[in-house]
Amino acid sequence: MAPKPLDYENINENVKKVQYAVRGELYLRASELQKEGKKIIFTNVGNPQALGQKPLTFPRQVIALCQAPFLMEDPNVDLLFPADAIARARHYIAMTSGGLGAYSDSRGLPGIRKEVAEFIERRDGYPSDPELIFLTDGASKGVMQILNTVICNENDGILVPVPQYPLYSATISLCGGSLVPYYLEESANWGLDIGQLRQSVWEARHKGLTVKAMVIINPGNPTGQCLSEANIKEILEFCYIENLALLADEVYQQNIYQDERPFISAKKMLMSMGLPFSKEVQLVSYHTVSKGYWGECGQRGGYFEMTNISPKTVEEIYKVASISLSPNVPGQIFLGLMMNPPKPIDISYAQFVSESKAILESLRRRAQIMTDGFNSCRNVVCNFTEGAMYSFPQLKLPPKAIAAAKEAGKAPDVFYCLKLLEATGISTVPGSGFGQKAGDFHLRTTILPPEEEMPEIMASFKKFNDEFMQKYEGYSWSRM
Ligand code: DCS
Repeated sequence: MAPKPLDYENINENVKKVQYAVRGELYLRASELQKEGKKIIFTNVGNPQALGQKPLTFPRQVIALCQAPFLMEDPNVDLLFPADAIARARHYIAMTSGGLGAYSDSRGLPGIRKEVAEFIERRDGYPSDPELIFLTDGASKGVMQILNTVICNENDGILVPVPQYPLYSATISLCGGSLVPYYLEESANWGLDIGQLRQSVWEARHKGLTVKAMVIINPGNPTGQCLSEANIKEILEFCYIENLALLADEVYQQNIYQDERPFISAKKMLMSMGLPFSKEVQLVSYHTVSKGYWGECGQRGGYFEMTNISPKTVEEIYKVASISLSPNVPGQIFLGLMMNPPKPIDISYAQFVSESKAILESLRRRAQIMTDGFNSCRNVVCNFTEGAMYSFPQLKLPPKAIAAAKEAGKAPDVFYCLKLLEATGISTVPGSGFGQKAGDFHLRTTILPPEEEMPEIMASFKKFNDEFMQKYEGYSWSRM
């Protein structure tokens, strides 16, 4: 029989090359163990509501009414829903052409793009044009659209921080481009060093690559650092000098757990730098409803804003977006609500603020509990999670542990994480899934388990870790 087109040997090599550790070997093993009845703590994905975070009330009320508009005809609707939620549902339904069951424009509903632009203007103090904002099914889709537009062939390089969120490495592989790593400095709290960046570009060009774009993730995933104002400015100057488009992944902009470096958007910094930068540097900025205190990952709402991108390119991006017809409309409404939350004069304001504050304050405490917990463990060092949703401790694995991993046919950090999973049910992602310096080992966990369970989880981690380290240091040979 002749081989068939969808037989493994015949499918796209770029598809085979893709790696995505967040749902990789560890996740699969955890799912198996769960089926066998073991209690698993899924800290591998930044998926707050899967770990018990309650959705904010107001957006769910609005979306319920948008999905079931007949409820608004019910004489008792005022008893069930606050007046501002009803008004807001009418506001969004009026924006659609036939409710939530109708496709929207492929860039998203114009009314919501306007709400996004107004949010950006309030946040940054500079104008934003709704025509340059596209709504997407989560930020991931927007990243894919832009990388697909930038990358022409394998000679096109994209600068990506290492460690990085594997959406970038995976999409660059899928589009057939080349990832150009720039290493974040762990000993400087995962800081970004411009000298390092210059070196990476120089090396890539030396290999014949055209470096076209640079990705920043601020606050960082998996590294949790927040970029300083000075650092963002240096990056934009660098992009200007080197003629790079900047992709600013700012999905964690609400998740900030320190006061020294508040979030500053790349767009704001670029505009504040004035000419020639503000008119020259090409920038695409991303945001989502999946993160922050919303955590509405399953709703798939996001946007990207383009700055200094020519109208002809915007047209092409629009054309390609049109192939998928429409981003999902309920996701767009979640985004509209996030961009335009209840105001102090609204009935739902007090509840909305108290719910969101409670989530953020708890995340801040959890970030501290996790960092302290990891730093109390044998051979583990961990930078403080300044922002985002992850802790990324370094594991100083003894040579005997590395040898045992080799014998088991596993990368050392995968070996460690599998043992951790079997012993404690804690499902993490090995550092190799994000990239790390050769010879360094890490794991990533989210800071999302419920706060009241945190001490027990950290105690169970510590017990496992300290026994593991002792065993392979050779001090104690007790079986684990
Ligand atoms: N960008 C970054 C830096 C992310 O961490 C994520 C999701 C996304 C974009 C995509 O988000 P949406 O498509 O949902 O808007 N983070 C994944 C992670 O590391 N764990 O869970 C999801």
